Amino acid sequence: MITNKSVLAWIDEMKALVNPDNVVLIDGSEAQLEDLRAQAVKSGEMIKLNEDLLPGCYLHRTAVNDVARVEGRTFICSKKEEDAGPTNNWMEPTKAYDMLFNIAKGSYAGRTMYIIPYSMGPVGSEFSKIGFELTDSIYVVLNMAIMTRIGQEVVDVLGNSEDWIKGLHCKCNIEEENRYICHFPEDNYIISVNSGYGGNVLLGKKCFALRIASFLGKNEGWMAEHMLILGLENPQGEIKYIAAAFPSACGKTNLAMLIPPEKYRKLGYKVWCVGDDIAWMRIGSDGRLWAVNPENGFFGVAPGTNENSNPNALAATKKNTIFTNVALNLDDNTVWWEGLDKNPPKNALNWKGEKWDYTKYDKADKVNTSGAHPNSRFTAPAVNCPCISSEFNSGKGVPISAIVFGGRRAKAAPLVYQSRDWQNGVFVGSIMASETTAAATGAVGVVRNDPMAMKPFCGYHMADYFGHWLEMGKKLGSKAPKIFNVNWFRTDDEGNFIWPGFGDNMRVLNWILARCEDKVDAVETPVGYVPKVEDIDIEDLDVTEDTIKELLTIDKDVWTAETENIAKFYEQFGDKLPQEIKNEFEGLQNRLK
Ligand code: GTP
Ligand code: SPV
Ligand code: MN
Repeated sequence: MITNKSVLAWIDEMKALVNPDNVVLIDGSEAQLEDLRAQAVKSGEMIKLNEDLLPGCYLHRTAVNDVARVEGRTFICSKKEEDAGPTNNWMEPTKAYDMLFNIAKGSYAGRTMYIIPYSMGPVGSEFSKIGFELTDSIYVVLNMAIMTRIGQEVVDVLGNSEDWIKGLHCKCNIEEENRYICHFPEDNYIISVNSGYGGNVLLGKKCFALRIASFLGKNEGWMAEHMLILGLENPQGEIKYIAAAFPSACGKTNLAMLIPPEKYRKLGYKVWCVGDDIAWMRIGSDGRLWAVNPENGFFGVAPGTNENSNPNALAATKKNTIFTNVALNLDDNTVWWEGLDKNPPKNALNWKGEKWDYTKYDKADKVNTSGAHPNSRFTAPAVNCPCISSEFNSGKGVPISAIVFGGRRAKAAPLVYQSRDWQNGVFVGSIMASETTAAATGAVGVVRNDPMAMKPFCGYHMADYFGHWLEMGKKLGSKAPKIFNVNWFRTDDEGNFIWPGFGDNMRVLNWILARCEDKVDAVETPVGYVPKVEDIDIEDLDVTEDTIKELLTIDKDVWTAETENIAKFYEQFGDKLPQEIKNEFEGLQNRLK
């Protein structure tokens, strides 16, 4: 039951607008969720999978035109256009509200309004934040129940406070041309219409925990980042924490759950997953940077997830998981996706629900010939993950030793380098660029600038965001984490990845932590410090020292061309680009001469 006046008033207003047949408050009870699952199976919204092999698991197919985030239809509706900045789409708030309320008007007729009270971060912890999402989708309710902490306890913790985030989601008729994902940072308001896909509609995730939260963080002195958080335990039992920002579908979930190579496992190394997508970071009373994962589950990329690449993620999907847009094996009522194993099902439906012939698979037309959509996903509870950190539910979070940026770059970026200091590290984050992926609609494989992996998720002016990073560094002083950049995706002339990646990325993490503890030397280059070739352990790998040398090469010509891209990218910020960033850029240019 809700008694909070500000919440009730808003719900009443929304009810009058969308005109639902029924209203259901999601209380978080298993009985209620089970009833919704049954309803969704009955209506065809979800398919119940094999209860013996995949207990509590379901398959959902979104509309064919609605399979990824839509960045072109995502807006920051701040009062002033300048506050959204040149990297965001902007709409004037009154105009946006008018348009959205017009689309939403009457759209719940014949439908039920579900009220989802949810907490980002452990319920009741000091840094957690509360939201209410109204939706007409059971799929959204069931995903939010995995991805966030939901229910009556959230309502109780909020009490009479007015400090909560409004989220209205209306599926409408899933019309692409009327699809809008709008954020009103000054009003703590999110409105999403005409979509039923993940990042567009699970409003606690990218919309709240990044776009709105980044704005709150700037005003309140903390950070909301598109980062995984992992703990690396050494044989002495000491755990050091790393936060890493990679763009969508560039390896966060994989790195967050990595299994160390056998040699390291035998020595006693372990990796613990705190989070795989989002980090909220604050300066603790000890002056260090502490990170919390505000989520409660994983919305992970299915294709490529297998027993070798990410056994922990695979294990997490074996129960109580919702699969979206993967292939359905009709013989045993289980799911399949490209890269799961080498045995595509012979009798199967593809992600669109059509009879699927795996022999017709064509790499050049994945979307139409693959079993699973390239951006198909699993929604799995964090508790399912075999390597979930004991600090997962800690509201205080974990102290961060290193921040790692990384992108998908066939050339240019070396396997790893360390920035010169925090300010230089902010510059390194600001010049991140990466090949686009299927996580958002549009072309795949095109290099674009994606500062700190936040291009699609920063809720305010990107230059002010750089300024906020610099500010945080000043406050952290000597206790600031060290900042690094990695690239697992360098390719040879045939387009094959050179670095083995996945579990072997631990070899790079070890160097990173050794640098944090001043235990290893490095080589200075114009861009930053790279490892000495012999300091990247290649024992048991099918990789030679020459390959490592190549992976660590900073090609001056390639980097000079890179500086031209940076200059072009920075142009849009004009005078707002912080002087410190300009200085860092000049420094790089001079060192490259
Ligand atoms: P989002 O959930 O969209 O934010 O993605 P993410 O950053 O969590 O990416 P994820 O870990 O799901 O990986 C995306 C794709 O990159 C998958 O197809 C992986 O198999 C692939 N991948 C991840 N790590 C590596 C790596 O170290 N090397 C190579 N070559 N591919 C990788
Ligand atoms: C991403 O695209 O970065 C994701 C998936 O994590 S979504 O929730 O759709 O944004
Ligand atoms: Mn992500």
